[in-house]
Order: sequence, then C-alpha cells, then structure tokens
Amino acid sequence: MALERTFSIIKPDAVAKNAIGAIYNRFESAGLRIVASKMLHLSREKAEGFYAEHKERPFFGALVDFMTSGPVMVQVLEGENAVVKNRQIMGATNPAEADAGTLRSDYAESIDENAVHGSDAPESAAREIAYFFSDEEICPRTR
Ligand code: RTP
Ligand code: MG
Repeated sequence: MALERTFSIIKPDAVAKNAIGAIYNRFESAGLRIVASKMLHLSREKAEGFYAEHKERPFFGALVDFMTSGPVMVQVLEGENAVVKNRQIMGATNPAEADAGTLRSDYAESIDENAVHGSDAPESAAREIAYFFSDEEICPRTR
C-alpha cells in the first residue's frame, strides 16, 4: 500500500494532562511519522469551521467550547494506511467503548472530552490538513 497522510489533533484535555509526548510516542511506535506539527489555541471561528459537519447536532456548542478551552497540538501523520492506523491507535469515540491500550481508553474521560481527533477517511484527511497547514509546513522525510 502507498504512503498515506492523516490529520490528528491532541485535544485540550490531553494537552492539559501533559500527555503530548506520550501520545507522539504511540504514533511513532506504530510506524506513523510526524511530518508537520504545531500548537494552537483555536478561535471559536476556527473550531466551528473544523466541525462544520456537526453544526446541527445537539452537542455542537459544547464541542466548540471544549475545543477552544485550551491549546491543542495539530499534526500530520504519514505512513502506510495512516488513516485507519491512526483510528485504531485512537480507539472508539466514546472512551467507555474504546479497546484497552488505545489513546481514548488511556487518556479520555468522556465522549465529550476524548483526547484526540483523527481524520475518518483520506478525503477528510486532505481537507483537514489543508485547513491547518500550508504545503511549506509539511516536511516529508528525506532520510
Ligand atoms: P473526532 O472527529 O473528534 O476525531 O471524533 P470521531 O470521528 O470519533 O467522532 P465524530 O462523530 O466525528 O464526533 C466529533 C466529536 O463530537 C463529540 N461527540 N459527542 N455527545 C455525543 O453524542 C457526541 N458525539 C460526538 C465527540 O467529542 C467527538 O469526538
Ligand atoms: Mg470525526
């Protein structure tokens, strides 16, 4: 399978837990390479745009409140089958249903504050990467 890219967010709850390094270790240990990365404190406008597909859902306001409650780390992960691999590393949306050893099982408290985001398909990955990163900010490995 060809190299693939996916988009990832370490959400404010996991940043507040000082878990950035532990989560990056999970990505790298699974063979995903971090090819772009930065810390941001999202504006409401930026968070609302990111989650626009959910804007009619009852949890939308709480989701935007949470995502703007503190800094996040955003990153591009590259590797074989990166979209599915990252979703496997993350675990189910609701941490109560997440398999043991997944990021959400280990770091998330609830479905509302669930530690990480990962793109759900290659098409959404491309859109989400472009929403946060310019081409010059993405640095594929040269060795
Ligand atoms: P994400 O987009 O953050 O990676 O999460 P996901 O694909 O696993 O879940 P998605 O359906 O895209 O939902 C986005 C975020 O909205 C919150 N949510 N709350 N209370 C609820 O029923 C509910 N459902 C979704 C979660 O924080 C989820 O990560
Ligand atoms: Mg999603």
